[in-house]
Amino acid sequence: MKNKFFLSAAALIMAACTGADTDSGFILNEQEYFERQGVNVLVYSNLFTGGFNDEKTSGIELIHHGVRTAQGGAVRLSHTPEQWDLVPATTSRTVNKTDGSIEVSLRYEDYDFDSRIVVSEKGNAVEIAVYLDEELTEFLVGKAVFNMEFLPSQYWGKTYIVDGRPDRFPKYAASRTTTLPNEEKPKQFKGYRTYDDRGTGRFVDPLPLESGRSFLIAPDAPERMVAVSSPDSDIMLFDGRMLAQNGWYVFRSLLPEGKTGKVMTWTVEPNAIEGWIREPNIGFSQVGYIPEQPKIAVIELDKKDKPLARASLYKVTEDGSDVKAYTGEVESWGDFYKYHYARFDFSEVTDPGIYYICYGDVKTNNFIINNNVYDKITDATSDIWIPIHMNHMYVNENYRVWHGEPFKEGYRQAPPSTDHFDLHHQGPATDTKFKALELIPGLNVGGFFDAGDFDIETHSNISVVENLVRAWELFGSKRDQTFVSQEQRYVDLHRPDGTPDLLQYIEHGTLNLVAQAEIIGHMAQTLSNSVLDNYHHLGDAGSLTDGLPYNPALGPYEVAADGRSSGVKDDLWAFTSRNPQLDFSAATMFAAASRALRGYNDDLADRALKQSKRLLAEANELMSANPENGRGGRNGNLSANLQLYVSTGEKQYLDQFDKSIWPMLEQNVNIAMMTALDAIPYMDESYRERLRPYVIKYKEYIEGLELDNPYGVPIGRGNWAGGGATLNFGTTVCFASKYYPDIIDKSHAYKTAEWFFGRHPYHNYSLVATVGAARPKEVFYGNNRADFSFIPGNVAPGLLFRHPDHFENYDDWPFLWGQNEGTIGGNTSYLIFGSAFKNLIKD
Ligand SMILES: [Ca+2]
Ligand SMILES: [Ca+2]
Ligand SMILES: [Ca+2]
Repeated sequence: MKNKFFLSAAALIMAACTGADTDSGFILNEQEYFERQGVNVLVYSNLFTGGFNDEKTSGIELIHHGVRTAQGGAVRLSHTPEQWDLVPATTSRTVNKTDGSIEVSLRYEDYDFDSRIVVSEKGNAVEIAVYLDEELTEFLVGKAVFNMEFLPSQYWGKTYIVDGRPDRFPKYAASRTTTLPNEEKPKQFKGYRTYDDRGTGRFVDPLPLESGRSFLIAPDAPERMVAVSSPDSDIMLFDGRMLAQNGWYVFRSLLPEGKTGKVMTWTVEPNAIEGWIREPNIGFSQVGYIPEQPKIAVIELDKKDKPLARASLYKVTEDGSDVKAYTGEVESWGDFYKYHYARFDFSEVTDPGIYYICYGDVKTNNFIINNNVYDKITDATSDIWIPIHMNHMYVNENYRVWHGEPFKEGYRQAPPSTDHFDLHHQGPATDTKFKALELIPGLNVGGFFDAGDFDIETHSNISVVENLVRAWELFGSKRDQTFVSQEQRYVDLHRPDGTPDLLQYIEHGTLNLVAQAEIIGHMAQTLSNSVLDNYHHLGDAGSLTDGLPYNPALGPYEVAADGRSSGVKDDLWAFTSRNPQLDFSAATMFAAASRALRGYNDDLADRALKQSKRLLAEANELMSANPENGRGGRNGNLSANLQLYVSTGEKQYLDQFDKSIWPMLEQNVNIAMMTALDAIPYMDESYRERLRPYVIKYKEYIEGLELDNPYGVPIGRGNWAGGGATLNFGTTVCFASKYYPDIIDKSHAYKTAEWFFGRHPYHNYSLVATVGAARPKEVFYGNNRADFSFIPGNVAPGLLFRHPDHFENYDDWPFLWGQNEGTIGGNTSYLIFGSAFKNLIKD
C-alpha cells in the first residue's frame, strides 16, 4: 500500500487540507465524502449489501471527531428498523463535483418502490433532500420515512433541545409502545418474523420520544453536537432499543402522501470544534514485552498533527515514583488511509519492570517487560471461553450459571427448499431418510455454540476439533482446570477432574460430529434455529427453546398434560443437504480426532475413524461423479490427504499430498504455506529442502507487509474484520521460524501478538478479553452482549474497515458483529497461535 499509494495519497491530502484550512465549510473531497476538519459525512460509501441485512454500517454516515456516530440515512419502512427489516438496494450513486452533491437511487423490490436522495454541501451543513417520482402507495403511507440513526452509547446521558424544549437521551430503553395488526407490518427478511406475537396477531410498534421541526442534539458536548432541522417535515425521535437491544436513536420524517418531486428536506449541521486535532493513538503491546523482543510503538496521528521528534519511556519504581528510563527518536512511517503513522523504537530497554510511554502530553497506561508476560495468554480462552460455549451441557462457574442444558428436545429435519436467515439453505430434497419436520433423534449431544449465536455450524465445529487436535499433538498441553461430565451433562469451571481439558473438548466436539455422520449419514450444514424470533436470543441458552418437542396436536403455547411436549414451534432444525466437500473435511477431522482420542475414549476413536474412512470414500465417489462438487476444495483435500497419511500411514495419501502441494505453493505461497509446514514433522529431509525456496518467497511476502501498512501484518478490509487471517499469518510465521530459523527471523512473530494486544489503528486496547493487559477491550459481541460485557478469553475480529478510509472498533457498543464477535473457529485459532507463539519464544 505505502509505495504504490503514497504519492496519490499525499496529493489528495494536500487538496483536502486546502479547503479545511480556511474552514470554508464542507468540501466534497477526492475520496467522495463531505469533509471539514473533525467531521466526515459519507454518502453511500458503504451500501446496504452486508450478508446479514441491516448491519448499521451503511447509508449516510457521520464520522464525528474520529468516531462513527450516525448511520442509516435511507428511506426505510418502519419507525426503528431492526437487523432483518428490509433494506433498500442502491441502484445508482452519482457524485457531482461541480455542485458538491451526491445522489443515490434506492429501491425496494418487494414493494416496487423507488426513491432518490440528494445530499449537498451548504457551508457548515449538508442538505439532505428526498425525491419521489411516483406518489406513495396506500400501504406505504405512514410507513415510508427518511431516517438517520445515532449511536446510543455516544449520546445517552447527553441532552437535546427540540423546538426550544430541553430533554435528555435515556440510558436504557423505557419509553412507550403500542401494538398494531400483523397485516400492517412491512415484510421482513426472507418472510421471517423477528417477533413472537404470543398469539395476539399484533406486533409492537414504538411511539416517539419527541417530535419537532428542529433538534439540537448534544449541545452539552461540542464533539457530538449536531443540529437537525426541516422546513417542511416534522422530525420524530424514537428509541430503537424498544424493539431490539442493538437499536439506535432514530430521527425520522414521514414521506408525505400524494406528493412527487422534492418531498422532504433536512439540514444537518454537525459541530466542528475549531482547531480540533485527534489525540494520538499510541499502539503498543498491552500484555507487555519479553526483554529480548523488538519493542516498537506505532503512533497514529491526525493528518494535520505534526509528529514530535522524541518520545520517552518511564519506569515505575518500587517506591511508587517513576523515572525516565529511555528517550528515543520518533520516526515517521508515512500515511495509511486517513492518518499519518510514526514509530517509536525502545527495543534497547530490556530491564524487567513496569513502564509507560510518554509522547507529548499523552501518557499511556502501564505495561510490563519481563520474561513471563506471555505465559498466560491462552488461559482465559481455554479455561473459560471454550467451556462456556459447550452445547448440550449445563455450565457452572462458582456461584454463577452460564447456561442450562440447551435443546433437550433435539433437532428436526429442515423442510426441503428452505432459505435460512443465517445464510444456510436446505435444497430441494432432505438427502436423508427423515421426513420434513420429523425428529432426528440423537443429535443433541456435544458440539460448540458458533459465536454470539447458539447454532452448531458444522464446518466451524470441524475446524474447532482440528484446532484442538493440533494444540494437543503439537504442544501437548495437559492443562486441567475444567470438570466435564458427559454423563451428567455438566461442566464446572475452575474444578480439575484429572483429565486434560483439551481431550475433553476434542471429545465434546467429536461427539456431535460423529452423531451427525452416523444418524444423518453425512454431515449437516448446520443445526440451527427454525424461527427468527429465537435466533436473536440473548440470555441463557437453556431457555432459547422450551426443551419440549413440538406436538402438532396441541394448540400454540399449550403444554401437554403429561408435560412432555408442547405446541410451541421453537425446535431447532438440522439442515441436511449433502455437501461432499464438507464430508471430506469431516473425514480429515475424524482421522485426526481418532488419534487424539485413542487411549482416552477408544469407542469414540473407533467410531470417528470408521466415519472418516466411509465419508472419504463416499465423498470421493460423489466428487468424481460430479466434478462441480469438487470446486474450491483443493486446499481442503490437501490437508485431508496429509491427515489421513498421518493417521493411516498409507502411501496413497502421501502421494496425493505430494502431487498437490507444489502447484499450490507456486500459485499462492501465502495460502499454501501453513499446510506445507504442517507436513514437516512427517516428511523427510528432502521435503524440507524442497520447501526452502518457497519459505524464502514467503519471507518476501512478510517483508512486503512492512511496506503495506505501519503494523506489518495482513489487514483485512472486508465486511468482517480480518482478525482470522491475521491469526493464521501469525501461526504460519511461528512455524516457519521454528523450522527455518535461518530464513524467517523470530522477530516477525511478535507483530501478530502486538496487533492483538493493542498495536493497531483506532484505539490501543487488547482485542482479547481480560488477557494480561492493563486495558483490554471491555465489550464484545458475545451471547451476553446485552449487558455490555464480555466472556473472558474472547478474541474480537478487530478493526473493521469502512470505505473509503476508516478503521473502527467500538469499545462502548458491542453489537457490531463484524468487529466484536468472537467465534469458536476464531478463538480456537487463537489457541493455536498463542500456543505456537509461546512455544517459539521459549526456544
Ligand atoms: Ca451462526
Ligand atoms: Ca479436565
Ligand atoms: Ca420445543
